[in-house]
Amino acid sequence: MASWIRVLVLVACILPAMVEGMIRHYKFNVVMKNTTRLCSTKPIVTVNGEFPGPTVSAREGDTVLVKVVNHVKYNISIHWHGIRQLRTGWADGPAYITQCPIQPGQSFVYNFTVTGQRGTLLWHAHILWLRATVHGAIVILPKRGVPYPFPTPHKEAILILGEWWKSDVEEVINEALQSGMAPNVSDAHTINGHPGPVSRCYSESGFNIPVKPGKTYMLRIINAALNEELFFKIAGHTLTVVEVDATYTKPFKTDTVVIAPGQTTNVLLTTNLGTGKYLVAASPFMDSMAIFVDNVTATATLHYEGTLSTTPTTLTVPPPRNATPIATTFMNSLRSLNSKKYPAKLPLTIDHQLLFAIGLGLNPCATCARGARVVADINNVTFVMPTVSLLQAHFFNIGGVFTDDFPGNPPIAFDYTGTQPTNLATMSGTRLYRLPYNATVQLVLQDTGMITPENHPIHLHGFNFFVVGRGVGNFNPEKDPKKFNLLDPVERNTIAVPSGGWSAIRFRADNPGVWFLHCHLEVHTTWGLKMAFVVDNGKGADESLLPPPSDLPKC
Ligand SMILES: *[C@@H]1O[C@H](CO)[C@@H](O)[C@H](O)[C@H]1NC(C)=O
Ligand SMILES: *[C@@H]1O[C@H](CO)[C@@H](O)[C@H](O)[C@H]1NC(C)=O
Ligand SMILES: *[C@@H]1O[C@H](CO)[C@@H](O)[C@H](O)[C@H]1NC(C)=O
Ligand SMILES: *[C@@H]1O[C@H](CO)[C@@H](O)[C@H](O)[C@H]1NC(C)=O
Ligand SMILES: *[C@@H]1O[C@H](CO)[C@@H](O)[C@H](O)[C@H]1NC(C)=O
Ligand SMILES: *[C@@H]1O[C@H](CO)[C@@H](O)[C@H](O)[C@H]1NC(C)=O
Ligand SMILES: *[C@@H]1O[C@H](CO)[C@@H](O)[C@H](O)[C@H]1NC(C)=O
Ligand SMILES: [Cu+2]
Repeated sequence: MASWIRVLVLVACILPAMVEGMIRHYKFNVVMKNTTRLCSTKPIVTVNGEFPGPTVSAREGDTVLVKVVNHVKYNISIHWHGIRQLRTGWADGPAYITQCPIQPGQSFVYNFTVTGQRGTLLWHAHILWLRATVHGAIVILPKRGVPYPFPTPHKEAILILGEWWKSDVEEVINEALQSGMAPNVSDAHTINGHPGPVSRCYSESGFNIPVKPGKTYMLRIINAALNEELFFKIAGHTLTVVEVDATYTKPFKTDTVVIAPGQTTNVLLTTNLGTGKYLVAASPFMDSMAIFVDNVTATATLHYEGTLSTTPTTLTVPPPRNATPIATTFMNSLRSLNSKKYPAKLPLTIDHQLLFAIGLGLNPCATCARGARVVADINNVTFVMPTVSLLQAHFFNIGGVFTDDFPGNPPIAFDYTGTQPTNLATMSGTRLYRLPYNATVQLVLQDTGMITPENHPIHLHGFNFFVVGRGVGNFNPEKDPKKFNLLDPVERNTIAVPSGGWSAIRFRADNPGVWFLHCHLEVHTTWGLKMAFVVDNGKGADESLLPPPSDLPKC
């Protein structure tokens, strides 16, 4: 009898939460904060004075309300990276794409519901280079009473990987834009804001992760770096990958995680060594020869309970920065869980076959150091930011802001990864690609050797996509599709297109609005490696973009 009552009470408690989500309120005060990280005392832009910023936690189905108040001299906007924003594109956040920025002294309430997603994502500033210090984790728990599809971990920890400049990041990018050349690389990588004891600054001890022996922990790893893909390792321990970009994967074991800016990876860590201290290392992955990277490894410590602090730390050797095979093996191991409960809803028929050639270019610039400016492009279009938001222009039918003639294929086909054309010039434009509601898209992202081949982490807003294939060299439309994984391709929101190679993704345009697609290396976005899809409303009741909130910032 007693147990029956308990069951009934439990059901009564669970049901409302499952039917209707809770409302989660957050207040983000954007403020300057003095820091002493890496022997630098410069003030940085932060949320609530925290670096990394506060974690936004919700359960699947919850509505999140974040009031952002801008107390700094910069314009600001915040992007909820990977949140689908079904019909609520106004809350997506990229400045001049879905909203005008929140100007100094102003505020805006981001209002969105987390639908059909659970796992780790990140939020970050989506204007200028402010995301270097304005970022944090988004943790989406499954609905109440719904377990993970793997044994429940003893505890969870968030590990945010970042990049640190001793100088003001806005000065770094402004200096580069004036000279037309590449910006200075960062001075250190960080783990939860700490570089660890790097040679140029001894006062730093690094982030500490306390653990008990014989338990399983879940680490929510986030790459919030601006311009660098990273390797992540823990000395003496194997990691089991269970989720990427808030979608479950088939579990697989690895000793190295490869993670690009904008990506998230959940791993299980079993503390089976009993005692000791073990180095946690985040180091750059860059397999392009001509590109300089910050090669300083960030370190933290996994510290077993009861281990003396004088115990020497067991070290690990980070992979060489050009360890392409490690990255390839990792990428090829990723598979969506594709279970009955979490099916891979992969489009099998394709309405729009697109090929986007992505890379760098060089345009004349009279005031630049070498008479030319490095730019970046998709299909030879260097994207020009508008001065009012594209979503507003779309919703209110404001003419003259954008055109919808973005080329679905490179205007001139060439040997993308072979000898580069002599003419490295690009054209400029604010051009979008229009999709009807519910259209299916296959997009092949093809790296080019213009200036240099390079690995580009491409992020799509508003959708998850399935990664059906990847390869080196030029995509072959006859042969390569035969090798596509149409069974259990990994589902994510950011894909690292291999250096001198291609990745093929598929998605269904079931979210009306304007959705940014761009390289998540901030330097490439700044240079113009970006475009947007405009997805029309459908005919059904729940298939149109909602009207904008009344406090939407004005330009
Ligand atoms: C940072 O430190 C400087 C110099 O000590 C001080 O003038 C300034 O008010 C501080 N700023 C903040 C935001 O604390
Ligand atoms: C959030 O948006 C929903 C509609 O999507 C609306 O009903 C609700 O009133 C909004 N809440 C706030 C605080 O603006
Ligand atoms: C960039 O690096 C150069 C060379 O080290 C240095 O002179 C310059 O001050 C740096 N720029 C910024 C904004 O830190
Ligand atoms: C890091 O880069 C600097 C400058 O490019 C170089 O002098 C140094 O040897 C590199 N260190 C490692 C560990 O690769
Ligand atoms: C890109 O556009 C520029 C400017 O119109 C042109 O000169 C160049 O040949 C084009 N390159 C490619 C590869 O399409
Ligand atoms: C979307 O298209 C698929 C076929 O590709 C169809 O089965 C489905 O009913 C469509 N959904 C809507 C909402 O139109
Ligand atoms: C901030 O945004 C507004 C609206 O787009 C713009 O007019 C203004 O120039 C921006 N301010 C700065 C400092 O960039
Ligand atoms: Cu890029």
